[in-house]
Amino acid sequence: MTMDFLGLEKSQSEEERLIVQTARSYVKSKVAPHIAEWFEKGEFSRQIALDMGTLGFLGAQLKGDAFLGLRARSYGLLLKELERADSGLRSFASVQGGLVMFPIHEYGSKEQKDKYLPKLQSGQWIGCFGLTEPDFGSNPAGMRTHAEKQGANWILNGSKTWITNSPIADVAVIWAKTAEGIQGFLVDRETSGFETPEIKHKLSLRASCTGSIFLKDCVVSDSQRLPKAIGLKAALKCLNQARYGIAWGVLGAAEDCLQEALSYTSQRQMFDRSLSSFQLIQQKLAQMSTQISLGQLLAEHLAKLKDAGELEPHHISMGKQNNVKIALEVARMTRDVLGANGVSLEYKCMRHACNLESVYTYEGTNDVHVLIVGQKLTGIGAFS
Ligand code: TGC
Ligand code: FAD
Repeated sequence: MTMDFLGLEKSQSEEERLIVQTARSYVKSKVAPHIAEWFEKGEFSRQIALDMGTLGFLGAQLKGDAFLGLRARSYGLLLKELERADSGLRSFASVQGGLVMFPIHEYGSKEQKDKYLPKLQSGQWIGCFGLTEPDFGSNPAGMRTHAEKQGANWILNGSKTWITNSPIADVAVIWAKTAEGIQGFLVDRETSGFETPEIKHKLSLRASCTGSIFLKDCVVSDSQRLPKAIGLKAALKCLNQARYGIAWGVLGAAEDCLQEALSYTSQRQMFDRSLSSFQLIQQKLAQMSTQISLGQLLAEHLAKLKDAGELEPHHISMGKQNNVKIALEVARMTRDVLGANGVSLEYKCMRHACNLESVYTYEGTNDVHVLIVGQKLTGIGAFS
């Protein structure tokens, strides 16, 4: 049963088909059989990082000899296949490639690139991205974390929260206020005063690891400062990478739900008929398929803009906001048509729905992205 209602797959290039096949077969053999158990236990398997590194999935969008340098559609398709398995898997690839490797690649010195990128690309090292603070989520400009220059060193103090992979990260990209504005620093795990406790009791993204970061008089040398990452804009530019990937990725979770809804309703008998023969059920299935198809068209267009160098932040906001919203609606509708079975981890829709609640909030909340689009339309910023 194809999820490709509009026949968009027919236009895939050889490269795109290869990426989809590679990711799909990896996910099917190594992730799908275990994901419900990882979710239930709240575990992230470090082997995933190594597998993704071996397959070239980490930083696959980066340009340069050492990287796959995937075009925008291929990169989107890759993330879609990962999120078909679980949003936590796509989150891992987004953070490592878009929020850790990208800033080092874009803003780092040669020494920083040589030191970090090969290890991060192979998955031997894990990175995290510390922007959000307890009192500054949607408004990172207000951050309190600060870095003070002392001779050839910087002293970092402050805290970050809700940071993907912080408890297992070998290096953290930390955004901190300095006398010259917000700047990015690379803080290694063994730095004294660097603590990363796990955030427990999450009901979402349970197969992904999340924590806080506490920085108490952390001393890092000036060589650990990203020399070209100046101002909040530098951090927001990293988010563009990850948000673009989310606009594609969540369609994988949505398609996985629709597939489950179609399969379940065709087999389930009620009132002596298959559920899929009832008009109300067909209406829900048609709505899901229509929303996914529209989301896919939007993602395809974002890819074209990206490759043409014409993709702007407000385009990405529309894609992230719309596609996460529709993916969440599809997951909830699937949950509905599965009846009681829909709330069980034996099926996939509730896990996807729980995950997508986080995706709705992180990388800029749904409201923040609505306001970015509103600002573009009206010329009036409604944030504060
Ligand atoms: P504002 O004055 O609008 O902007 C400051 C400067 O930045 C420029 N800019 C951007 N540049 C590149 N890309 C973008 N997306 C940009 N957005 C803004 C802007 O042009 C300006 O440049 P300049 O030259 O004038 O200085 O800044 P603001 O403080 O008013 O904030 C705007 C707002 C609210 C949109 C921004 O703060 C925002 O996006 N807030 C949301 C925060 C957010 O998304 N946090 C995400 C944290 S990381 C995360 O969630 C990872 S999830 C991990 C996982 O996948 O597991
Ligand atoms: P708030 O900003 O307090 O927002 C609360 C509500 O108020 C939302 O509905 C929001 O839309 C609304 N709101 C806020 N401002 C306005 C406004 N001006 N107008 C109207 N409504 C408004 N951060 C990182 O830096 N790195 C990570 O790796 C990372 N990983 C994460 C992983 C998970 C699982 C989660 C859940 C979050 C992660 N985050 C990460 C944090 C995430 O980016 C923030 O949660 C997000 O930016 C929102 O911030 P907040 O939670 O403080 O919500």
